[in-house]
Amino acid sequence: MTKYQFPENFWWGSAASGPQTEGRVANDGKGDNIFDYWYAQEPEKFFDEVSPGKTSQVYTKYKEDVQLMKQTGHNSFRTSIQWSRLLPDESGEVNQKAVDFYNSYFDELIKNGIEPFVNLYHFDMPMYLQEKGGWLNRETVEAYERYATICFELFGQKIKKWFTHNEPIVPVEAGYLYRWHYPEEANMKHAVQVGYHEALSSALAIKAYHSLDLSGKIGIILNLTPSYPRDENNPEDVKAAKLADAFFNRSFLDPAVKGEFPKELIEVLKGLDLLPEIKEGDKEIIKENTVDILGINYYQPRRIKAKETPIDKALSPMPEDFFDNYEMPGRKMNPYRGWEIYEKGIYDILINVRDNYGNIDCFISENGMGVEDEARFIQEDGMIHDDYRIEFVTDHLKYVHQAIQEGANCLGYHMWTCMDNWSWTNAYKNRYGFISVNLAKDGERTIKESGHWFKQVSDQNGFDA
Ligand code: BGP
Repeated sequence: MTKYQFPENFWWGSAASGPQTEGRVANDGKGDNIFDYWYAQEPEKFFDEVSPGKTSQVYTKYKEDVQLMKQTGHNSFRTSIQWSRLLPDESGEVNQKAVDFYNSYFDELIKNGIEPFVNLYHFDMPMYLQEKGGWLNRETVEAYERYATICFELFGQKIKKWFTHNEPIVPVEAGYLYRWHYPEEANMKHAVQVGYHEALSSALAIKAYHSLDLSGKIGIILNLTPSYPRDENNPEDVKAAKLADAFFNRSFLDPAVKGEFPKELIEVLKGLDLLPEIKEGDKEIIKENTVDILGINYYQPRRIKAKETPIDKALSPMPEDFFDNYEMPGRKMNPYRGWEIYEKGIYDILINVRDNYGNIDCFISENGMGVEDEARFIQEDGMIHDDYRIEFVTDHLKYVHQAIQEGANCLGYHMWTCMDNWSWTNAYKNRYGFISVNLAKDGERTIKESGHWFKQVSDQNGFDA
């Protein structure tokens, strides 16, 4: 048995987002975001046709939920403000019901000893902005800056940890490269412009936050996928893996922490004539307004090999013109979600941040295991016995612990997610929570075995294994 003891005041908790949990009730004044709109057009694109309005209904159940968070050992919890709830239409008028809701939700958390971490953008573009191009349109950057400033002014006294974006690469990939999310484009020029505007908007929000002289910290949350070459001794594989890393990780990590985009990425985009439109003064804004703290979401690595398959001219240009994904034989998979499980990836990321990103304050802001049809693991006691999730989290935490021992500046661990929630087109297909939600019984909550286990870990600030 080894004792895994974590540093004092380590953040134990979980993450969620407004659009995935709040739900909608009549007359709450929320405007539509792209998912509300898309669902209304094409409900069949969502698993079991469950709508983004039918989430875990935190909007009405948050008091009960905060008690469950306490029972599962949370000392901190991340959610996001919904832009389309706070500013429901083009008039720019603030929805007072949204202000009241967020105030009382955050107060409830604080009162119960759970620090709220608040993120501003979690894939949920208000429809009135999407109609004018969303992140493609520079005006959205300005609108976002206003939205961020309003949030800081409204809630900046009580919220001490802010994040500008969650996984900004996802709107790029899902909306503009691979057609997973609305507006379902495959257009690399658009993808680059969208990513650039997100990175710029993040710097502008950081600038606004710091100018208000509030006492908290502001950062960004990035999903990092360490890219491993098929063969470390094959320079072509190594080069391909480095490019994949530049496209999917450093594209946001470098500007966020170092204030500049990776040279390798700029060169490739220049070669393809795909550089984004940049205005005078932007570079300085990005350079001068880097993050105070970095949130790291880790689910799976990338395995990369040099390009072997022909470039698909019908789709090109695409990042995949430069490398192939490699299905490494024998890799461990999450059989339910189809993602590779590679625990050491979390250590490699933390060591990379220690060595190459100034050992900035960071934490694991998401990590977790999605399981399809999880209700089959309910036992006679009515509880889901998710020992696979306990094992998953334990194995990752061991590597987080090792990285901290070796000097990584990791301040906490948040699992995705607190209670099973609605997830984009997958809706309730993959369950991730410490707490289950029974949709057939008005969202009835039951703590899973992993939730009880996590409480012990949090109480002891570690575990024996
Ligand atoms: C992360 C997102 C979350 C959540 C999670 C699980 O990338 O930040 O919002 O969706 O992934 O994803 P899925 O439900 O698709 O398995």
